[in-house]
Amino acid sequence: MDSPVTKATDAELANSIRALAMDAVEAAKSGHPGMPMGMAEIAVALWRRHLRHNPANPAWPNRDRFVVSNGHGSMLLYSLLHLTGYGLPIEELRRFRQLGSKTPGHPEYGYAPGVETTTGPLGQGFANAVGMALAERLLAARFNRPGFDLVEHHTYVFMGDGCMMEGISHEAAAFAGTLGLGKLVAFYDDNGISIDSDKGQIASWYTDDVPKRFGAYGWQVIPNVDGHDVEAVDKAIRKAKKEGKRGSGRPTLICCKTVIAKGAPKKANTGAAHGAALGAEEVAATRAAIGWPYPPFEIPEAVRAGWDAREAGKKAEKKWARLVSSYQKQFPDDAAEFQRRISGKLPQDFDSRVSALIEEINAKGETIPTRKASQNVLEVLIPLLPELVGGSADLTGSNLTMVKASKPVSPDSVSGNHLFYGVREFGMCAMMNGITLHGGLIPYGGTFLVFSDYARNAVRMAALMKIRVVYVFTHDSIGLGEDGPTHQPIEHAASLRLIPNLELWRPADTVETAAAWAAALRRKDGPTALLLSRQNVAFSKHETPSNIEKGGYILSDAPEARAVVIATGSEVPVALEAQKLLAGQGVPVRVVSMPSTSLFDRQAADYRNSVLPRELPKVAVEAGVTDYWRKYVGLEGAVVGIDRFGESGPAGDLFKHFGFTAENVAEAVRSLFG
Ligand SMILES: Cc1ncc(C[n+]2csc(CCOP(=O)(O)OP(=O)(O)O)c2C)c(N)n1
Ligand SMILES: [Mg+2]
Repeated sequence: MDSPVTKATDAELANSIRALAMDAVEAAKSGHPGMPMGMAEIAVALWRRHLRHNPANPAWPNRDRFVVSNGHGSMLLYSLLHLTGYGLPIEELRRFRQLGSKTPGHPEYGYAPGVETTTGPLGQGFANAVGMALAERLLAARFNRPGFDLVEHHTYVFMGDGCMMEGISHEAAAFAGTLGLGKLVAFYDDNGISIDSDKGQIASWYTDDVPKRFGAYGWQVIPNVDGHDVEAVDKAIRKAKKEGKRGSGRPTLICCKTVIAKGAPKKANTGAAHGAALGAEEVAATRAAIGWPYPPFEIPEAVRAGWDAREAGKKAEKKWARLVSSYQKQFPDDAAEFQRRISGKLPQDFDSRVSALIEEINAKGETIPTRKASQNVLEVLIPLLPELVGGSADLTGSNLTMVKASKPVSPDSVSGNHLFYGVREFGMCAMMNGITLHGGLIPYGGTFLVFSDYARNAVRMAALMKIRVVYVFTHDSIGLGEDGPTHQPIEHAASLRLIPNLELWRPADTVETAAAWAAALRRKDGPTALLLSRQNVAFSKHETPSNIEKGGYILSDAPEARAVVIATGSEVPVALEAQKLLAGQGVPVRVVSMPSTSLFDRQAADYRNSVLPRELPKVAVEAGVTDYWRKYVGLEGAVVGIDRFGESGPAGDLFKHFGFTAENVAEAVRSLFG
């Protein structure tokens, strides 16, 4: 006879995930039951036997990180969070995919507690996990002391065939292998199925030798693990952890052979199970086949007890808290700094130091490229903010992301504050997301603005997740010159401005560049792109530098102005010259510098109208596509821009050729008066 103390078997624990996944998808009439049903035993091995976490505190800094890169398997994650005791009640699973629920179709950061990152765009979760594992290593190098492993956790990531096929898996895996991120453990759901496949047809488009591929990246690969054998997976995890204990251990890939929708009599091992409800008949048949007699969303007590991780989690965090308090006694300054870093707060004197810096820069009045101005700002900010971790996708000397206080991270010493990401723009940006999500660090990374396209979806994900990341996008226009149209951004500023919650700055000089950096670092709820020039930009004296914080402001006014010229970045000096020309011709105009349109748009209407009065005609000047500026100048205004690709040539010649001259801007203003 069953007694209440009967322990649930691993098979029952796995089947509880199967049941929740198929029932939630059935209730929503959409979703992906196949992956959770196929990875259920792997989840049992990891979550029951290894994962160190505390459901009561999803923000415990030293928890293991767990990422579902094949995010369509969201019901696997929601089931695990619910069953182990996170604040995700069964009602939320019943409302899977419904408006206002904590259980959206794909895991979204900030919705259900315990979701470490937003996944769904395949491959990116894996790169996020690499960033998290890297953050762990960097923080451990900074804060751990003999006998005090303050930062010491694993990062586990599930990934499918789709993640493997995506190019970003190469970028991130190669980087993780090179740096020897031994506490990173990836599980490959090798089921031979992706959307276009039914039975085994995946071989028509995907025949990679994954173990060899990861072996070549420098990973420890554990091939041919039966993904439905909890003991076999457990053994592989133990081997992975052993490797991670070595100082410069290899990251581990556990290749798990699985059957998609395992347990479903007709739909197991079919593409049909990937992304659609199984249907009432098949769900009933599955229940019978796996021996799960319980109604939908009902979990027997023994199974609940088997999953419950609250006690173990509480103990694990308490143990760590004791470690922290003795660390505090021995290393009070480091302990305080650790707490500050984890809280994401800037140092107390940040504002005063930045104000002093801006004053100093304004007094100096240097005419230099804004990328150089950015480096000068970093020279001051990096010693002040040890949480900054910079880097570049193999353009360090062009992006000017490195300063005197930068210490490069290398395979021999995974410590420091500057990363050579290699030519991996997408990987870099997705890894930066992981670094921020881990906590304790603020990443910034550089590449040419034109290659932001390569990284774009990771930028979008940072904006969607509302996380602080800073992009140093240099060579921001045709002004980069001789490298020609392949390297000259045209549509990039405008198209990046279309990403909600991405703050974009195109500063015009040294002072605006400093203000942009300060705003980017203060901003905790989203990423910022800094668009910086390769070429010199003339300095403009700032009477009230704090105006810059409004995103757009009157840089140079004229009594009884008859028009407004709006400009950004390297075109601001052109606008100021045009103002002089026009003054000589008896046409007074106001010049507005608008380094950040999104910030300007959020100002009160009174302020916006005072800068851009309705009654005055307007001309915008920016070395990029013109359409974006219509929202400021209207159909009756004019835009001096460039609606075609650039040309190879010296910057000065190109500016003249494409009409970014005072004469042409003046002509555009005069044209408004007929
Ligand atoms: C970047 C990206 N491209 C396309 C998709 C759409 N998509 C979702 S799952 C999937 C195939 C997944 O195959 P696999 O990872 O093997 O998942 P399985 O069916 O085995 O669960 C595709 C193409 C996506 N989510 N992200
Ligand atoms: Mg698959």
